[in-house]
Amino acid sequence: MSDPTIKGLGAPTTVYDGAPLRIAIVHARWNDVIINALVEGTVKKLKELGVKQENIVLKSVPGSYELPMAAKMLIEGGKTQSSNAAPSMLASTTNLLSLIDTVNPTTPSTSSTPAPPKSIIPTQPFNAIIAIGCLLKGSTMHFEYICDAVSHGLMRVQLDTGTPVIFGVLTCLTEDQALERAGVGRKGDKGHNHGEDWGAAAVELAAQIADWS
Ligand code: DLZ
Repeated sequence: MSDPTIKGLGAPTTVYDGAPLRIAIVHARWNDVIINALVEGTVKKLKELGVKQENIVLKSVPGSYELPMAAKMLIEGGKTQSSNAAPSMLASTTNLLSLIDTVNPTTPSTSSTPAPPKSIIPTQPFNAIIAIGCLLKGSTMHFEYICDAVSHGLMRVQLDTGTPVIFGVLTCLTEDQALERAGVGRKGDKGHNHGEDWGAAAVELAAQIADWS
């Protein structure tokens, strides 16, 4: 039977319009079956809520530990580009952003040297970032340190930058727990895809913050 504690987000009291929003999803590549399902669920919900395909930007990093840095770079890169910052600033931003590659490189390279990433500098600010990862507990303390660093790191990025950063990181004790929370569970029903909740949270938060400020 699936875990009864997996409930998902309650129904919203207001319907938020995602049409004017620009949202970046940055995801880790560890535990890729789970990650792919979560990213799919997130994108599906963003589109359902009106976010345009061209305003959904997908980036990847190796592991969850890299998510806070990537989220910060995306936010700063977007703001820097839109405000026509000085070239020196652009250069340093470009260097840091080159750490982040695209999730779906268009054509796989046939040569042994991988193609350089395409231009990855955002051209406009993002209204929200969704950081997606999946941490599975092993037999050492590694899990605890990374969970702690990533959750605090992502919170810090959103408070420091004023751009909402959605915490889309599963921190599970077993792979089955994570599969269930990605809607691809192996036992009983498939569970609930938390990516959908993260997409909805991003639109709600980004739309509300535009009203508050
Ligand atoms: C090293 C590591 C381990 C053991 N487990 C995970 C995991 O379950 N999920 C995840 O997203 N990343 C894991 N990593 C990789 C770290 O997040 C990070 O990429 C490396 O330590 C390099 O900084």
